Formats: sequence, structure tokens, C-alpha cells
Amino acid sequence: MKMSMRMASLLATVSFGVLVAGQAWSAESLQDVMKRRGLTEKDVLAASKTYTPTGKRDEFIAFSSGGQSGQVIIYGIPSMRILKYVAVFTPEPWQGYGFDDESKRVLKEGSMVDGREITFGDTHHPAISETNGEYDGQFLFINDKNTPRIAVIDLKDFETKQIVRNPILKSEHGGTFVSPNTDYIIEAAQYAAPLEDNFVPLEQFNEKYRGAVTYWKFNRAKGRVEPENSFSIELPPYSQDLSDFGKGPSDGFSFTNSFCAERYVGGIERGRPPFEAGCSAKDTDFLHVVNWKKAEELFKAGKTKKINGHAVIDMATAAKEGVLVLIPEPKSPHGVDVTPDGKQIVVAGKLDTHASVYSFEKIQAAIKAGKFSGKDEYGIPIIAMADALAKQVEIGLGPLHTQFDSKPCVAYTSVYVDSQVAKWDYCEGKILDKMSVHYNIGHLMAMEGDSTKPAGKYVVALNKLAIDRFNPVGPLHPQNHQLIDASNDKMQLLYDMPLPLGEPHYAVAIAADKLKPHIRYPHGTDSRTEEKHPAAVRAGSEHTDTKPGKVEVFGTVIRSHITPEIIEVTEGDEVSIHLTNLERAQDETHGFAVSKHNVNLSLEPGKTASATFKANKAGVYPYYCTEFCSALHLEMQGYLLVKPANYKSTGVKAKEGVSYSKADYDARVKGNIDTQAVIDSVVGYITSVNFKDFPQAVALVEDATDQLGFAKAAKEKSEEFAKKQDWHNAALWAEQWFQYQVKTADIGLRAKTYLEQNGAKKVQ
Ligand code: K7E
Ligand code: CUA
Repeated sequence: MKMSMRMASLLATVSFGVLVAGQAWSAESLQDVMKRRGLTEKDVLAASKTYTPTGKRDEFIAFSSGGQSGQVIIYGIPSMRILKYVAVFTPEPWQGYGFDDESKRVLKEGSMVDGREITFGDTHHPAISETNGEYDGQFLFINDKNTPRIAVIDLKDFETKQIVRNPILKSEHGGTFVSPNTDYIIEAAQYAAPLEDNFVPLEQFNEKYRGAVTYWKFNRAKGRVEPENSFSIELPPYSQDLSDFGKGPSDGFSFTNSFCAERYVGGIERGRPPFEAGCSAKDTDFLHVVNWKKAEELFKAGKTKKINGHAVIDMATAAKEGVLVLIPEPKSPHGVDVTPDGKQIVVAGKLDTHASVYSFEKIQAAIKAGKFSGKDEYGIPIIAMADALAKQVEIGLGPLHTQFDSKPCVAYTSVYVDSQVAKWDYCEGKILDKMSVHYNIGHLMAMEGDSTKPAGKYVVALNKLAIDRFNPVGPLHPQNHQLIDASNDKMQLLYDMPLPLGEPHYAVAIAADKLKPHIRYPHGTDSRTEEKHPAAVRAGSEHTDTKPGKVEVFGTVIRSHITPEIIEVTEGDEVSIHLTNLERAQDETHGFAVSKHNVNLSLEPGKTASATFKANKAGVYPYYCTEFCSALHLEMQGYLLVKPANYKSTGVKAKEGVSYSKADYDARVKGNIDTQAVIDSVVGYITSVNFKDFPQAVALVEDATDQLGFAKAAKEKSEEFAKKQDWHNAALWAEQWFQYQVKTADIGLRAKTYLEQNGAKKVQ
């Protein structure tokens, strides 16, 4: 019969799949496989350190910058499996980011610049929120070097909640880094420019171009940056680079280094040597040491000037009040990294073979004693390098960035030109081990390696080039993240992972068990504001409001239909469609796309999202769910009918494709009764074991119970029509009843398989 799809055969298919998987072990031995694939014992050992069997999870979660994609990449360690790209500064359709009204609002906070829409971002440094200097797993921040701005990502749902644009910088780099309790997030300039938004000729570079460092105030309870409580310190035009916050004894201070303290202005076309020559001519640049607690006091006392509405402490005030001092650092430095105990600051220079270790105690002593070697041209006191330096350690050619191990005094530094990772002791000042990585390492990442409590175990080398490492995919190559086992004295290279989404500069990794994200949203949540969405509705209260020129739809989605299924509007109307996902089940996301209207929503369980667009052209536009959510996913569809403005109905009556008889109805009902017997047997199994001890199974049972409730409602509707002898509608509702049974059985079987595989026991 036309509507039938036998439950028994469906069940047979499902359980057959499980059986085959269970028997998939071949007779090949490990030696056979090693021979066949040309693997050495060392390879197999490395593989056993990264291989993560199906169903098992990673120990650490890495958040990597997504470079020019403007996004964040998340992967697991040691498996190196990519888990998600989080949309931040650029539209990303899968997450509906930049396609639903709610996320467009967030994106627009940072993308509209002087009437231009910026759809590109250059992310560099992600930072995880900290409590007492330890990663707490609540928030992630990331900066955009190109259009200076930072973003707040809430790790409850891994969504971008806020973007704040820097009001004075035209270019930045030294962000984001957080203070030990995440009360401030740092964002430091890169290429100097006038802090106001006006034109100033390059000839006035020294006098009018400036750098700055911004301290963004973070309100943890609200999970938002507060621009009105944030301030900046004006800096000389020294091309500020990376930054780090002090901790422990150095808490209250921050450190920002620089390159091109020469303040050279290029101009190849004017016959001058290029920037690269003029910017590296001198032997030293400047480490900026900022007493930000003091700066905060000045800000609160109103000792600031306003530039573009933003509070700025000028250089003269900063120098006079002891907020800012400079220390020479060799030569074109890049990374500045504070040791876990907060006592020392490691600076590595691209054109110097050393890592320079500065002592915070010495710096403090010099400041207290007023022992300065002089002032720079802008009146900022300079501490002589010798008065601040603890030691210099020969690392290799082009040391860049430093991270720390769980073992005291152990650091890892990336060495760009040598393409090596150096493991060294910053207390004793000696090299412990060196390992070659592929070309050319930029940042490296140790587990929680920039916190007060590094977790050790692994280091990842973030290599700029892949060259010949992977199968070629054209002239544009991915980057290569190399996983290193750092648990022993000698480092061991374990795995190469291609990262194909822009250039990841920096990454941070946190112990996976510190992350506790939501599985679902409370019903009707606007995920971007984290509040109840004003347009959320429950099942049965879906409706459409029509006003002249505007149609507003308040609908729902659930396996496997969209309510409403037909939306009629008139050409020229503004259409707003608000949809709430009624699902409670884990991972039952529905999408919503409308033909030719650039609409795609991602509706995770409980979420409400909206699409607003102009129906500017009469026509027929199918809409559908874009996530393969169930067996009837393709049927999760509907029509947007855009009528011409002057359209008159022709009064044509619809003719059904097929009409159903009493015999059809009876056959469907009989099938449903058989199906119910199958469901009952699955339910019988589940309730015969200790399923309540398995939260996963309990969630599935809840979902199955929901579906069974829907089946009951559809059954009642079919019986009502049968009573009226409307066999056509009775048969159709009987079919809907069956569809809910299929969903129930699908979920019930998932629960049964889960319980069987996880050792559920019979209960009496
Ligand atoms: Cu070294 Cu932007 Cu931190 Cu690139 S940065 S490598
Ligand atoms: Cu919902 Cu496919």
C-alpha cells in the first residue's frame, strides 16, 4: 500500500548495522598492518599516543585563531580532531551567523565602519578567561588585527556574544590577553597612526602618529565588555607588538613589547630603503612596562582626555604618574611571556639568538630607586637593560614565543628560522632539549601553558608552511599543527594536522573537563542575548501577524515539520520569520533556509532565531530544513508564496495527489498496532535494565516519551476523522501517528544500543 513502510524491516536494518560494526575486526595482525602501510615501531608508538578510539574523548581542547577567516578553530588534543569553527568576525552560514537577525546584530557591532561593511577579520590571539591566573573555561576572547576590535565568546554555548571596536586604534596586535581574574582584557596597537580619525601626513609621524594600549573592562557576571569602563594609555609610535599581564608578584602590571622603535617610515617608491631595513637597523627596541592598576586609578579619577569618546591617559600623564616605563630589548622582539610564578618576563627577538629573561624584582627596584638611564624623546623614563635583565639564554635563530611546562622552570620557545622547538630551563639558563619541526614555526602552545598552573604533557607547534607534508591541494596550502609529546625529558613528534582555515597565529588549550557547555537552551532562548526571545512560541500557539507591508510569522520546528508550512505574503512585504526549536533532545538541530533569499537559520534545541527580509519579487519559494534531522528530514519543507500586489484569487480548488479509502485507513491502523508491539518490546528491554543510571539513556528515553506523546495526539485526530467517516483525513493522520512511532522507535533503539554497549544490568 502507498503509505506503508514496515516497522519490522526498519528495525531489521537498524540492528543489522549494529551487528556488522561489531564484527568488523579483520584477522590482520599489527605486524601485517605495519608491513602493509610501511610503519615503523616508532610510528606505531606515536599513533598509540594520539589515536582516540571511537566513543572516547580528548583530554584537552584547543582554541586556535582562524587567521584571515575571522573565526576560531576548536580541536581536541591528543586526537587533533577538529570539533568546530566558531564564527566571530565574519559570516558563517552553518551556525546561521550573519544570516539570522540575532547574530547580525552582534556582527554589526563591529563590522560597520564609516559606512563600509567589513566582512573580513584577521584573528591572532585567543585567550581563555582566568580565575586567580588559572583557566576557568567560562569565556574566550579574540582580537582582529586589521579592524581593531575584540570579541567575547561564551563557552556555555561557544557562540560569539559581543564585538567591541577599538575607538582609537587603526591597527592592533597585542591582544587578547587577560588579567589574572579577567577584570581587564588587553588590546595593544601595532602600526602607529593618529589616534583621532583624521588625515596626518607621514612627515609628521614622530609628532602626531601614536600607539596605544587599551584595557577593556570585562563584567564577568554579565559576560560582556563595558566600553564605558574601559580606557587606553597613549604610547609612542614604536609599533607595539605582543603583550602579557603580570601575575602573582607582578599582578597589576602588564608588558607590551615593540619593534621598529626606530620609527622608520618606508617609501620604496620615493627611493628610500624599505620598512624592513629601517625598522631593524638599531640593536634594541622597547619593552613597555605598564602599571595598569595605577592607570585604572587615574582613569577613575578622571585624569584622562577623550578621543572619539574614549578615555585616554596621555603619555605625559603616564610618565609623570609612574604608569609607564621603557626597557630596551634586543632586537625586533616578538613574544613577551610572563612566567607562571609571575617573577620573570621572557622576551624573544626575531633577529637575536637569545631569549632575554627580565626580572620583575629588578624592574621594581629600579622604579623605586628612580634609577633610570634617561628618557626617550617622548619623556618616558628608560630603565637600562642591565638593571632589569636576569639572564640571556642562547636559544637559536629567530626565537619567537614562549610557553611553560607543568615542571618548574621549564619553558618551550618556538625558533622560527631554525624551525625548532627549544625546551629550556629559565632558572638555570640552559637548554634541555631541541626538536626540529616542519617549516616554519610561529607560536607554540603548551597545555594551559600561559597560566599560573600549566598542565604539561603536550606541546603543539603552529607551523606557517605545509610545503610537501600533505597531499597537494593547489598552490594555497594549509598550515601544519604538529603535536609533540612533552611528558618525557626528550620531546617526541606525534602527529601532523593540516589546518585549512586561514593562518592560525596563536592557540590556547584547556583541560577538557573544565568546559561545561549546555546541551540545549531553555525553551525559546535568544542565544545572543541569552534571554527569553520575545517571539518564542510553544507548540499549538504558532501564529502569523499581518499588517500592511509587514508579515510576521511566529513558528516552530520539530521532527519533522515546520509550523507553518505555508507562508503567504504580498510582493513588497517585509517578512519576519521567528522559529523556535521545540526539541529537547541532544543534537536535534534543525535548519531553515528559504530559496533565493539568503536565509539560513541554525536552530539548536530550545533556540529561537529570526530571519527578516524583503519579499521583493513575486514567486514561489520553497523553504526547508537544512540539517538531516530524521528519516523524514527531506519532508521538512514548506512554501513561501509571494503574490503579486494586485493578485486576485481564481478560486481554484486543490485536488489531492492521492485520496485514501477506509481500506487504506484500516491497513495503516493495523500496521501501527504492529509497530506499537515493537516499540513496547524496546521499552520492555529499557525498563528491564538500570537505564536510570545512564544520563545519556535517560535523555533518550525522555525524547522517546515526547515522541510517543505526539503519536498519541495524532492517533486521536485520526480516530476523530474516522468517527466522521472522513477516511482520507483519518488515513493521513494515521500516517502521522506512524511517523511519530518511527521517531520513537529510532530513539528507543538508540537508547537500547547505548545501554547494551555500556554494560547496563538487569534490574529485578
Ligand atoms: Cu607571532 Cu600575530 Cu602572535 Cu603570528 S603573531 S606568529
Ligand atoms: Cu529538521 Cu531536517
